[in-house]
Amino acid sequence: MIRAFAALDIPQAQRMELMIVQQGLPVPRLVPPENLHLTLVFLGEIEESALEEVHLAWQALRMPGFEVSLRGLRGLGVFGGGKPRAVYAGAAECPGLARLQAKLEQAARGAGLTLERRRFVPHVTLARINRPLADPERLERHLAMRADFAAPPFAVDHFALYRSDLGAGGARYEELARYPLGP
Ligand code: 2AM
Repeated sequence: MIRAFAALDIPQAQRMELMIVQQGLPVPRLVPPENLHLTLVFLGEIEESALEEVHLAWQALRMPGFEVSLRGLRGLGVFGGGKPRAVYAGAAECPGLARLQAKLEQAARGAGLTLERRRFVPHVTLARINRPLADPERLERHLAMRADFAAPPFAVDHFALYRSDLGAGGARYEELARYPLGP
């Protein structure tokens, strides 16, 4: 079985902006810079043969590229409300991204996978919070001060399939395939 997902990698300039935001976040564990990504579809733990089917379906897709801005109305936010689970940087409204995500999900279902039905909220997770914070309001205050965060927009000309291995030291991601987006 392979734990896999599709995501956009983050170009170096935007990655650096996100790393600056990560500095000083009052949370115990940050996502390491090389693991920062924008998830499109989480496939879960699947058989290698099922992954091959999804890969073929994604390879056959023809989709145009687009631009993504990591910001949005709230820019930075927390999933989980009063019980924070993760800190993220959101992406601005982007029809190209929404279309790509919907196509990937549709193609994965067409290849026989059962996926979670979650609304797509495009984001890059900056920190995962796996135990209650001593002072969640401190985090809220910290993020409120950076509410105007915006990284320069970047052109998306491909997406990628990743394998995820969960270890004691955190997740390790390996790129398995890369899919170009056309003009
Ligand atoms: P997240 O960044 O919001 O946590 C690899 O695990 C990626 O798949 C993560 O970026 C994670 O999103 C996303 N993902 C979506 N659903 C998931 C799930 N049920 N379990 C683990 N990761 C999930």
